[in-house]
Amino acid sequence: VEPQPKSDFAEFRDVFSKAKHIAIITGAGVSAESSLPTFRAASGHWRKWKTQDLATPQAFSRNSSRVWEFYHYWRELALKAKPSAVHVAIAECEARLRQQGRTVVVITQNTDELHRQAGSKHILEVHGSLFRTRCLSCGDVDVNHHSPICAALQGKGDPDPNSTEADIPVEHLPRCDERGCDGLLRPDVIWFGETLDSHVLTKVEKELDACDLCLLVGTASVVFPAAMFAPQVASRGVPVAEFNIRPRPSTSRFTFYFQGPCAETIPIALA
Ligand code: BJW
Repeated sequence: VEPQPKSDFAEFRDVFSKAKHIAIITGAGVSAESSLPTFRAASGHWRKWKTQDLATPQAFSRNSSRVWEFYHYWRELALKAKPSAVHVAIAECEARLRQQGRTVVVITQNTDELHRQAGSKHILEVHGSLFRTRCLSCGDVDVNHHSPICAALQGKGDPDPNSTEADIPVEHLPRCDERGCDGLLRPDVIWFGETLDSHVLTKVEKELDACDLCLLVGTASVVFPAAMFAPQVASRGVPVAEFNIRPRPSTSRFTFYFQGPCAETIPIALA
């Protein structure tokens, strides 16, 4: 009989108090606490499409206007969002442990920059950021928090399935402002079928190898390779603690499982 994950905060806090290098892997459930929709819930649909229909290079080359409308919608939501109690507890934990010579790294699949806003310093954004653009012509990557990102997207991106498509001509979509370039910009996020940034992945591997405690918070763990990060740590015999509103098949492989909204469980665990 497989041992069941434990749900005892006192036991977790005993392990936590001894850990020197803590890796915290986060997903959309953390940002759900900031009222951002998750990807795989019904609320994660935009018009009649799922993320898998829009977050691909093929979708962007077929219909850049539609994909930009989708990302414009996300950027505007994320710009208005405030870090939740979970983001704050994680950032405070990092600052507190740093005083004691201990480290915390946030390995996030989220692209909304809310960990950064909450004050986390050591962050690896494995799926990129909604607030960076990449030029398809010259490859230039830029930070961009403009609202709207271009005039033509003003007021567009309504998620209602009955709303009309903006059909913005490509020359009015976000363009590169590097001298003489004017190439089409795309969001600097990782789409399905694209490889993760190898520099970021190398850093993730180092952190996963070095950590002596891993927290897995608010992710469905269905998107690869991120879905393998926590199981990889567990297979080294290092404790993994999962925080999610519902258990998933791999939950049974972990040392701890705390069921419920992570805004309730994480502040207790990291207090
Ligand atoms: C709460 C809560 C609360 C709610 N409190 N909890 C190997 C096997 C099978 C497939 C593949 C494979 N290797 C590659 C693939 C293909 C693909 C893939 O994994 N597909 C799967 C769907 C099967 N992977 C890729 O394409 C990746 N690239 C790659 O592997 O390259 C190599 C390669 C190329 C070609 C062929 C083969 C290999 C790239 C994946 C990039 C994903 N990008 C996205 C979009 C980013 C841009 C954007 O932000 O728009 O990233 S997809 C989307 O999913 C987004 C998220 O970061 C990611 C993960 O979602 P997450 O965070 O788990 O969210 P949800 O909504 O799914 O779950 C929320 C969870 O929170 C739930 O569990 C809730 O219960 C919980 N929750 N409220 C606590 N309050």
